[in-house]
Amino acid sequence: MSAKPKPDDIEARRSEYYARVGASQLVPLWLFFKDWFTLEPHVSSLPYRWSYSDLRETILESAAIVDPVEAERRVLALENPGLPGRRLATESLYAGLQLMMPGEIAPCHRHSPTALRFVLESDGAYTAVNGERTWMSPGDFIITPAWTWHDHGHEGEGPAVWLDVLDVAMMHLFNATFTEHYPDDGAPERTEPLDTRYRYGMNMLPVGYERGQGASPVFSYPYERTGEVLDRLKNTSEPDRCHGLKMEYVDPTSGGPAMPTISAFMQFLPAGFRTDGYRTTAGTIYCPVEGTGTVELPGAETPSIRYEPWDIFVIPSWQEFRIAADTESRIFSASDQAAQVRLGIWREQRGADAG
Ligand code: 1HN
Repeated sequence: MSAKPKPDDIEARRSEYYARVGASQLVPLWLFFKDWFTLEPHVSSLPYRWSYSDLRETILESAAIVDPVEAERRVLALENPGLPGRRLATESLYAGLQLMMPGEIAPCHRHSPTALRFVLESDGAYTAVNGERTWMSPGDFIITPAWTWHDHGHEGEGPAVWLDVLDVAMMHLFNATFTEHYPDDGAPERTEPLDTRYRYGMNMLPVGYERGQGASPVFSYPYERTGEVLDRLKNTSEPDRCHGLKMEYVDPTSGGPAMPTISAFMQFLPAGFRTDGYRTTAGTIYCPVEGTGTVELPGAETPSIRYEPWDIFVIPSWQEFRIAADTESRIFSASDQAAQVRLGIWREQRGADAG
């Protein structure tokens, strides 16, 4: 039996061993196990707010710089300050603000990432999904499911601006990103507007319809309806202590999330309501439609964020927060909760001790 190596010896032997295994594309797990398997998630993205009133003019300036045909899409991506160079709003989600001017079109294409649009400003812009046009108004929520042909246009007045959220980081992680341009700069034949709503979104389904695992066949969720839902329910519902009155956009044929990877919600907070502490592994992108208030972020470098209509803010995974509404607020949000639920890893913690 050899003698126990002296401490100097063991260090030297380890260094030599690590260099040798490294040259054979081997890495000892004991050197990184503790970094990887932390008690709680180690999150790089940071809480952050983009002020729409501060940025609006800058966004509109891009109309003079590039047109949407050359650009494919005229978008400023919202890059999280904790993810420099990554072009992402959270570790899993891309977000951007897209601008269309009257008379412009954005060419038809399709891709494996799923996209959602949340409309900030529009009077006469549209998105077409597989040829079916839907007109865009502020507060509308529209999805373009994976691999559906989509193009945008603007036949109305003034600038149209919307928030795009895509699951691109998830698709890149799986090396499953494909993109295709519609042949000859064309687009699918226009179908009857509202066809999918009447076919799938009216509490009836065509006989023989087979529920898929994919996204909702109803792709447009107008704010006219969402706002009416909140108006009807706000006086008769006890607000949830962590969420206020919070409704999820669903696939009406399955009852599940509207998209397989991204969950989307609209919540109502009465004036003066302060939510209880809450955190979730679903890093979330928010866009208030109405109201002003403060997001409290215990333990974060930035202890609070102010919000007003059309600002965009991010609350990263596992960050405790409370939302204190100064005035009656309606807040849209989107996160990777749907993907996490499907994978069986989604977590939440409710209550003041969340941190
Ligand atoms: C895209 O296709 C759109 O169709 C917007 O409007 C933003 C960001 C990354 C990749 C594809 C759109 C996008 C995008």
